[in-house]
Amino acid sequence: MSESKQVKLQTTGMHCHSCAMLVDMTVGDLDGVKEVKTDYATGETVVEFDAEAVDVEAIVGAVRAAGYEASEA
Ligand SMILES: [Cu+2]
Repeated sequence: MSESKQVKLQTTGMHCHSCAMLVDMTVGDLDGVKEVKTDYATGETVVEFDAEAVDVEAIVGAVRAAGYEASEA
């Protein structure tokens, strides 16, 4: 059984919609991430993930690896 969790991050450093897409693609590549949606206008990244496969730290790390900053909202 996998436990699905949701986290809302505040992502900063995005300049346009392509940035939001890049965040979504990078986070979406993580094992255990089921759904990710970044709203460029609000800077919110909502991630649905399998808590047994990935954690918030890894998700934040992926956002940072893409060149942006994120913290739990
Ligand atoms: Cu951009």
